[in-house]
Amino acid sequence: MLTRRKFLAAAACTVAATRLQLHGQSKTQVTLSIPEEATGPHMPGDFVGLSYEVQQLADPSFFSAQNSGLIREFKALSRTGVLRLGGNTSEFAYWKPTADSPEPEHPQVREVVGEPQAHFYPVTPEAVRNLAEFLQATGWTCLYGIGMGTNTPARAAEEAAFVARTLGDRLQYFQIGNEVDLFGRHLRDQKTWSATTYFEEWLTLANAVAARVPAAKFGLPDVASNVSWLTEIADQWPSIQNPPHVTTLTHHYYFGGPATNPEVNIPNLLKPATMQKVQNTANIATAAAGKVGARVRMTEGNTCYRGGKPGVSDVFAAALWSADYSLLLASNNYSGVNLHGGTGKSVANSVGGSLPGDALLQADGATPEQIASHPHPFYTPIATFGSDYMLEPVAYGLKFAGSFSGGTLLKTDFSTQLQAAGVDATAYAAKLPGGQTSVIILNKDAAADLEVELDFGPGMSGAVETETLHAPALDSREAHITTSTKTASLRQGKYSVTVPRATGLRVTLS
Ligand code: BDP
Repeated sequence: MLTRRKFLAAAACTVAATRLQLHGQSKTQVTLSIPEEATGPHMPGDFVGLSYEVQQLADPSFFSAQNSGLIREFKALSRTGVLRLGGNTSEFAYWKPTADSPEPEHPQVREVVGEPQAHFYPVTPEAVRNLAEFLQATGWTCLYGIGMGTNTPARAAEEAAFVARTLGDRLQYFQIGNEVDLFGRHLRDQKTWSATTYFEEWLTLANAVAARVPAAKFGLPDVASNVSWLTEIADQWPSIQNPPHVTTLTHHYYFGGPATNPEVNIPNLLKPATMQKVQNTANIATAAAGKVGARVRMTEGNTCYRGGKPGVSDVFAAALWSADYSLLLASNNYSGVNLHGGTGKSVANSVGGSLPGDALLQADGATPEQIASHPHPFYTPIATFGSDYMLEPVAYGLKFAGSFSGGTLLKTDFSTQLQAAGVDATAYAAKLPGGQTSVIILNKDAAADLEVELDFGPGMSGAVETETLHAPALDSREAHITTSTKTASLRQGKYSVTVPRATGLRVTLS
């Protein structure tokens, strides 16, 4: 129903959405009318997440209570995040319960040029015990990846039993298999591999785990991109007798790749059509999840696959992308987002041994020092430099979006309004757990500043706080979140603010 307030807002938008050309600079004016009721999805408190290769566990000191630099950055990103362990390397891990347990046979593997090499490595009880302490120290929980490609039900169950016992309530659920829609390329027979054969195999493994760990929960199918597998699984779901307890349907997402692909560039990353594709995927995934009574989580993704692209994945544009991407998924009722990263070595191993981004820099004549100054992998949210760690721009975007965690989204068509006004910007609003109304406007436009009048409604008053996600330019290798302590009052329920080009702004009415 078009209420009077909405009608007035729509009319105001048509009139006010003007693009001014001042001294060669572009400025767009838009009025956004904030709905009073929060009728959108609840954004869970643990929406924010990271994804790491299981191979990261091969060094038990990485996820450990001793790794204080990494703990500091996890906490800086979120106090209640979710660490997902998976990736291509999860298929080549094997559980090694004791020091003298032999390496098992790996019968299903075949080498394929261009696919990650089968490089097997053990996961030990020490690594899992340290992981438990790391999670305790950070306040995070875990989605634990067990391999499917080269595993057996007995080994999967043994590993799961130890992990469940050791992680306790820090374990949210098990994921079995990574990017199973791509197994036809290297781990299974392409002629017979399908959502159906996958699901049968998955049920065998998950039932073996559930028999040993009756409280076990699961997420599936963790496809690389083929979300129609979620639909196929959801359609088969009612025919399964006593199915394992599945809480989450999962898929991955990379905007594009690899680094050598010229289409992976800042304008393409930020243009509205990119988010339209995200929306199309979300429509399919959430419909499937609805059929099985689960929510969707994007458990592994980033700007550019095969380790990211220098100048795109590690710059401020990636911050605006991750903020927008995360909030779009939140407004589609996703339970969370896990951006992929880790150490250069673990991700290089996951993609066949080296990062295409390094070859690109070398071809461009970069010196070894210049190459080493980039984060490795290029997309990682938390970079490792020697023994230190730091949040990268892409993590700042996720953190910025994460400020809505625990809140309930307001249903709006702000992004449509902004784009209709001719500016590449999006906006989202939420009622925060403390009752405040908060609006995030992401001006991804490289040229146009945006003047927004936020109409909170005639009866609304209170103090306004702003927080800015900013950097000198879209291609700056930095990002900042600055909170303004300055408080302003509303005039007749309205607040006007400028969102400069290539900037994110959060306005909170308390
Ligand atoms: C995904 C894999 C992950 C890789 C990533 C990449 O699951 O292991 O690190 O792509 O290509 O497909 O960067």
